[in-house]
Amino acid sequence: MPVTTRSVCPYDCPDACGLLVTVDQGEAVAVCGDPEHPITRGFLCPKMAHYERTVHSPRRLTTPLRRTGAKGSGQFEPISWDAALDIISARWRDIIATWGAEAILPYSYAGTMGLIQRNAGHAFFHKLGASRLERTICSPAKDAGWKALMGDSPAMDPAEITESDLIILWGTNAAATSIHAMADAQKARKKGARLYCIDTYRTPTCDAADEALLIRPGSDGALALAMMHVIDKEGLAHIPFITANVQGYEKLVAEVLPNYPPEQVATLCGIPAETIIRLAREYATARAPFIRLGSGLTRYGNGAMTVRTISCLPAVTGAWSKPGGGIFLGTSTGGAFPLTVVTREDFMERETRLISMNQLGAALTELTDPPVQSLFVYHSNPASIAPDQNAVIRGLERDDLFTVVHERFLTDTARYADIVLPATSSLEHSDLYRCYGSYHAQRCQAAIPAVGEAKSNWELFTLLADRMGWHEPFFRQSADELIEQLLTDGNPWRSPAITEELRQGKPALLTPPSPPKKGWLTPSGTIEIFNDREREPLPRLLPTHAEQDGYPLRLQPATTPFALNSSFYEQDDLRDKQKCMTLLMHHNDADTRGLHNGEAVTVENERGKVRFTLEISERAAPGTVVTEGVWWREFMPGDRGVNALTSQRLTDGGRGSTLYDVTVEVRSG
Ligand SMILES: Nc1nc2c(c(=O)[nH]1)N[C@H]1C(S)=C(S)[C@@H](COP(=O)(O)OP(=O)(O)OC[C@H]3O[C@@H](n4cnc5c(=O)[nH]c(N)nc54)[C@H](O)[C@@H]3O)O[C@H]1N2
Ligand SMILES: Nc1nc2c(c(=O)[nH]1)N[C@H]1C(S)=C(S)[C@@H](COP(=O)(O)OP(=O)(O)OC[C@H]3O[C@@H](n4cnc5c(=O)[nH]c(N)nc54)[C@H](O)[C@@H]3O)O[C@H]1N2
Ligand code: SF4
Ligand SMILES: [Mo]
Repeated sequence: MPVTTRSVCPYDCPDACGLLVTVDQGEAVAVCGDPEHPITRGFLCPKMAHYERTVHSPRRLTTPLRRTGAKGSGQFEPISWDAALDIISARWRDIIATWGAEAILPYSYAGTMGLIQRNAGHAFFHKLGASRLERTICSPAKDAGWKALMGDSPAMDPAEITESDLIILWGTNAAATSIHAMADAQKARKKGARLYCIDTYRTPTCDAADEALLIRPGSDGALALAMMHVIDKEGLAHIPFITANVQGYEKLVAEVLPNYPPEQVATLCGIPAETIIRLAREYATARAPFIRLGSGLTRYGNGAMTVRTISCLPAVTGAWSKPGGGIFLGTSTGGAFPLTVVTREDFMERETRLISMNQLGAALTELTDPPVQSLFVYHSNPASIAPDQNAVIRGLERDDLFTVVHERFLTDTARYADIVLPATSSLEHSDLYRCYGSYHAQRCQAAIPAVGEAKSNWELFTLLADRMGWHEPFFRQSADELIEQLLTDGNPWRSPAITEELRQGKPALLTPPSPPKKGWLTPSGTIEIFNDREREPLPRLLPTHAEQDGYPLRLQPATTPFALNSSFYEQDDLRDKQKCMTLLMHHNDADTRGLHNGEAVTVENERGKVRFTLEISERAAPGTVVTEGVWWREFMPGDRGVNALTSQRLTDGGRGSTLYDVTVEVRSG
């Protein structure tokens, strides 16, 4: 008899859906959205509609493997877990004896978002004394920009969007990346709200909006400043709110806004001055304007400043004081669980060196003292997703680098491994999930037994600890015992009732200890438009990196509804929906280059050359080319993906990736 169990979507997505999994004879046969989960409401995105096809994919790795061919060739032979663990521990002992433990680098990111499995390696590598990875590929510039203005103020409840009468989806492709937030925006629209989308190309989210503004990459800060210029000039600023809640508005008006009249900003942003003026008026006079800020616009050399500047808008208009008004960047529920019981920083004898995950290429090819001699990758696919792919691959090809990859699939990274270890999927292990798109959390247990000889991240590190001869009771616990520790600790985010719901595996709503939108957690107690603790005390337009580059077209390596970063390419149907690795280009740019729809093109810059199939499309703005998804090598027209074009440069705040801050040229062939 099939049974249905609750689980949680493990992927890096703000929605963190509740799942109902139907299991028959130890196999997951169907997955659907939990109707009782307040965000999921019974529906899933296309990626997860057939999660069972990922879990039971014929491509799943089922045994440990040892490399038999050249690095990258994908030639391996199966070996036992015992043999694999012996090889790894012996090699690490040698490396530590010769180079010291900092010659070992862990690399992990967002294959699974559960608090136990995601962070499972931290305690192990802290005790080993390995180099530490600075995990900043996603959007730390968002946090840096918010903090400069709002300090530690908690995020508003994103569900308020349904009470708004004017919504701006700004730098987010929510129709692909957060479908439940998109559903809420549509709900508000049905009640009469006007929906704007500001993006660099015409995404599915733009198609669903009342009006889409296509902006030049990296120029959103100027747009926000021009809006404030109009708001000030036309007396639309909310002076009573500003007087009571904001520091530095007068300085902004006197020293910054005169430099951003809409006529001048129009050329910078590629948006007509009349449109900027109309948007500013509508925004300032709306009853409860709501901005949902995505991550796209943060991945630039000026990303943190852009976030800080846009986030001034609800302060200047007093939108914060209205139900449904404000700006939402993401919830930060880190305080809800005492994560150090998992990550165990206290196991470190001293603080070891920190290596940016955005600069893996440089770390593997340039770093000395000591050079990286072993790379241990788990739940991440850096050969595909990390910037400057050619540098990363040069590193992975090094004969003297000992690479271990713990994975569900033979990814492009796993192809370069000396040892590959099979990983469980989320249906095969326990975990506790919180998320960044709402205040919900949920615990789940394995719904099915491990596929083949797969082991969870946590199990793997307990086995490695044993092989290293460590006897701490910490490494002898089960994932469920660790979860229990996360739940036991008394905590202002969780009443006993909330903790009990979590224990029972129900979706539970955490309560932020300081209520959002009430009082500002900054040193001055106000929203700090002027903040002289920052290098730039006032918002202004900062340059992007690409402005210094020499190629004529901006490249947008964007997201697709049918994959999540490099995940889901194992599902044939989802991949077929993406057709092939495509470059979208406006017909003006195609005409000047004599390029035709459907032909093979090479996109290049100083870092690499990548082959695509050209699609001439009105979805691309003139001067900007777009590609969606992070493809696996076996499905590419050439042998490099889009990240051969992206750079290891960092953001202005937060040391984030600048994946969207790229220029290229395109030619036939
Ligand atoms: N289907 C799907 N869902 C996903 C993901 C996925 O790959 N696919 N990824 C997951 C992850 S890890 C994350 S971090 C989130 C990210 O989700 P989002 O926050 O939506 O971020 P992105 O999709 O990276 O970028 C959003 C949009 O920003 C646009 N953009 C780029 N530069 C600029 C700019 O300068 N100005 C403006 N206004 N727009 C710009 C891009 O064209 C893109 O359409 O989504 C998660 N969900
Ligand atoms: N060009 C381009 N590059 C990008 C992006 C983009 O939009 N465009 N997005 C960027 C962003 S926002 C992010 S967050 C990063 C994400 O980069 P990654 O965190 O590397 O994400 P994925 O590509 O999804 O790869 C995750 C891998 O983890 C594996 N996995 C899943 N669950 C488990 C598990 O429980 N254990 C183990 N051991 N493995 C598991 C999956 O099989 C998958 O291969 O990529 C960044 N890179
Ligand atoms: S990827 Fe996001 S929208 Fe899709 S099921 Fe998972 S949490 Fe829900
Ligand atoms: Mo991300």
